[in-house]
Amino acid sequence: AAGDRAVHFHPASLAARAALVLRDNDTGRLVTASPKLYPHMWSWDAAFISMGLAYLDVRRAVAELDTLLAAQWRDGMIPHIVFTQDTDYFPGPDRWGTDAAPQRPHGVRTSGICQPPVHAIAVRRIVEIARKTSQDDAEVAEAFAERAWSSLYRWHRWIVRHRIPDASGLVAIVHGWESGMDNSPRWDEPYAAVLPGPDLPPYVRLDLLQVDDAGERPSDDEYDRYLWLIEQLRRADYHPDRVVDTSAFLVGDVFVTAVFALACDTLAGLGEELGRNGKEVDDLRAWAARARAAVALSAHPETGMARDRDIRGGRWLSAETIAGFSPLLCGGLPADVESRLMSTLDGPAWSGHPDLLAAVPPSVSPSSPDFDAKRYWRGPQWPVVTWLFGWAFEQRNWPRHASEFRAQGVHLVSDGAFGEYYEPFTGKPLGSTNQSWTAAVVLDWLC
Ligand code: 9WN
Repeated sequence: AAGDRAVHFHPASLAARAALVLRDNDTGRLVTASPKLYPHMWSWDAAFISMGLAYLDVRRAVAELDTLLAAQWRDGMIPHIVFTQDTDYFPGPDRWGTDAAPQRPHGVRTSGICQPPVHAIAVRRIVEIARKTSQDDAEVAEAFAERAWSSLYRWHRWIVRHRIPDASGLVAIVHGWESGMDNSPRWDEPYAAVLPGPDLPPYVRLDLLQVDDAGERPSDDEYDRYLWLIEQLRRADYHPDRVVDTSAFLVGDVFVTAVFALACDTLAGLGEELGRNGKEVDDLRAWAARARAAVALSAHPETGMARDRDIRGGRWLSAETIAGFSPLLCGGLPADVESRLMSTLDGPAWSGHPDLLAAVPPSVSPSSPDFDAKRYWRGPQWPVVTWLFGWAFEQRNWPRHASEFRAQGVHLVSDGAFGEYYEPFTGKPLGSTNQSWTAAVVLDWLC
């Protein structure tokens, strides 16, 4: 299958091409998530993108996150999309209807939900990258960390105040889009209970115009449910607690919770360096510990695979997806269970599957009945997810795994297409090409 890919770029030319992707997608105020499919700023994309930008120009990297933070809602939420003027994406700002929400930010239009809280990780990384380039860059990055810190603390506090609704302690999402893994089989059961009402306003999908094959994107039936949830959020005026009370979809997300644990610890570490007030740093450490415990508690006692919690349906969800490995991101499992989980990740149902082009985990196990090699979050490999696991493995002091993920991740993207996601057996790039966050993680892997 590897032979299907004619071109293979060497690292230096791959990195140069990645830099061009970020430049070409740069509107000046922000780098769009991709040139056509996603012509706006996405929250977690922006975090990864800013890290990639730091290799090119630290001031530009910092400006990217300043743009995102300027769109932070007044209650602390960082919204999942910051809109440009482009009208080629649906649902756009009119459909979201956030202009009527009292907590919305001024002077910018956004969606009304959030995404995984990876931002503190990006700030940490930008500071590290800048410290390696020059004194001037280091000062720019440190000054930014200084002024972004309180905004990120407020963002994390918003999550704790509004999104830990039940005893599982997991961070809950009210829309699959908040997970970043929109149509993952993780959400099949909770979505089955989301029944679009007859008053769902009509709409036309624009995403399908931008991909080669509709089979790479979520189905129409899934889109109806996505849009119905937006309708419910609008009707709750995007009030954070009313939203949690009324949304037909309410799920404790293990992956978001593990990312939150990592991000709280990362922000606490930065805060200590910056000499921040002890109370806020203590809060972050406590939130990290609580989130880590929730992830561990969700895990199957034997396999260590973590489970999401359908809060509306009152049950655990155990689809075989990459999110099951969330405890490896943040720790918290007993040592023997953790090493069993790592062996599963390395094994034939995951990264060690003999037919993979690159030995990085697919979004769903190829041995699961839910696996679909080309449909979005139901099977393809996502470079950005590989990056996140690799970064976490480095933090956890597993250098062999970290460098293996880096090498295999580079192998996956060496076609130079900067695919949004990849077919795991052929390595065909899927979804959008020249996807900004793919370019950004390539820069971090190679520079
Ligand atoms: C909806 C931008 C975003 C990513 C998500 C990915 C996809 C949007 C879409 O694209 O979601 O938010 O329209 O499909 O699932 O993780 O942030 O790259």
